[in-house]
Amino acid sequence: MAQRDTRRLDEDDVRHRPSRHGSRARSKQRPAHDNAASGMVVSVDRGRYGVLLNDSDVLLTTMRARELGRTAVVVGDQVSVVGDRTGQPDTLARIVRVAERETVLRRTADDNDPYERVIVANADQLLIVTALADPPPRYGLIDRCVVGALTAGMEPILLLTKADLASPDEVLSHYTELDIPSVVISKGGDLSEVRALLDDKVTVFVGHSGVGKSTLVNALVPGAGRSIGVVSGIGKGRHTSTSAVALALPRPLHGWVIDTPGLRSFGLAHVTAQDMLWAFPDLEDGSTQCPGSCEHLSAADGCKLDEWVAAGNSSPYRLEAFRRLLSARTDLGEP
Ligand SMILES: Nc1nc2c(ncn2[C@@H]2O[C@H](COP(=O)(O)OP(=O)(O)O)[C@@H](O)[C@H]2O)c(=O)[nH]1
Ligand SMILES: [Mg+2]
Ligand SMILES: [Zn+2]
Repeated sequence: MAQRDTRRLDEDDVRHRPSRHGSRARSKQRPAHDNAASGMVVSVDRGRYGVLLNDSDVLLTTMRARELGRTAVVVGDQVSVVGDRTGQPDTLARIVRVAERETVLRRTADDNDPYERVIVANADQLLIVTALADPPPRYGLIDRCVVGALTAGMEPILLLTKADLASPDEVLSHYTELDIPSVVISKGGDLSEVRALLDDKVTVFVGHSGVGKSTLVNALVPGAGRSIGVVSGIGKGRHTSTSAVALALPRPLHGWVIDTPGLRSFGLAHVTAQDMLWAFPDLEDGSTQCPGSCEHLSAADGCKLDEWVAAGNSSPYRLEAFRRLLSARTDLGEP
C-alpha cells in the first residue's frame, strides 16, 4: 500500500494550513463559561445534538445556546457544553461554543438548497466505498470524492466491496498514480486491514447506494443497526439527506466511523487548481514556472507542468491523474 504523497498531508500540514473555512466556525470564548465541559457532537437530529463528553463516557442530549447565533453545529464538532451534564433522561444541556474546525467536509448546493453546507467537521479520512460490481464502479464519482477529501484536508481511502463478484485489478490500476491507500473486501471476509486503517482516526464513510456500506458498518460496529438493502436519503427531505452519525469503533480500536446516509456530492464549485496542487507536492514545485493564471490543464495553454514531468521531476501518469481530478471538479453529470 503506497502512501508516498498522501502521507505528506500529515497532521501538521492540515492544522497549519490557512483555512478558508475554519475561521467561520470560531466564536469567542466567554469567561462566563469557564466551567463548561468539552465533547464531540456525535448526532444531529431535529435541533437536538448528541454530545459525548471527552473525559467521561457520558452522552448528553443538547441544544444550541442562543449566543451561537447562526454558527452551524455538525457531527464531528468539538463543542463546549454547559447546564445539566449528568446525561440523565429528560435533561438538556446547552452548546455554548464550537471549536475551530481542523477539517470541513461540505455538501454542494443543489436545487433544494442553494447553499453549500458543512456536513462533517474534524474528520481525518474519507473512506470511499465502491462496489466492484452490482452496482458497477463509477470513476467520475470516485474522483469527485477524492477531490472532496483532499480539499477538505482529509485523506482519501479507496474501499472496494463485493470482490466475490469481480476482480479489483482494473479499478486499482485507475488509482495507482494517486497513491491512495486501498482495501478490497467481500461480505463475511476478513476486515483486519480495514480496522488497521480506521484505528485512532475519525473516518467518514461515503458511497453510492447499494455498494455495501451498511453491511460494512454493521460488521465493524456491532450494534450499529444500519439497515441493509435500504435506499436512504434519496427523494426524502433535507434532514435525511444530510444528517450524519458518528459511531465509536469497538475496543481495542479507537476512533470513529461517521456514516452519511445519503451523501451524494461534495461542494467542489470553489475548489481551485491551486487547492488541488497542494495535494500533489511533486507537481506543485513545477507549477512555479507556469503563467500566473494557469489552470494547469494543457501545455497548449502555457502550462509548464508537461515540461516539468518530461524533465523527470514527476511521472506523466501523475500529471494525467492530477488533470483528471481537476476535470472532475466541474463534471456534474453524475450525482
Ligand atoms: N455479493 C456481495 N453482496 C454484498 C456484499 N456486501 C453487501 N452486499 C449486498 O449488497 C446489497 C446492498 O448492501 P447495503 O449494505 O445495504 O449497501 P448500502 O446501500 O451501501 O448501505 C445487500 O443486498 C447486501 O447483502 C459483498 O461483499 N458481496
Ligand atoms: Mg445503507
Ligand atoms: Zn500550469
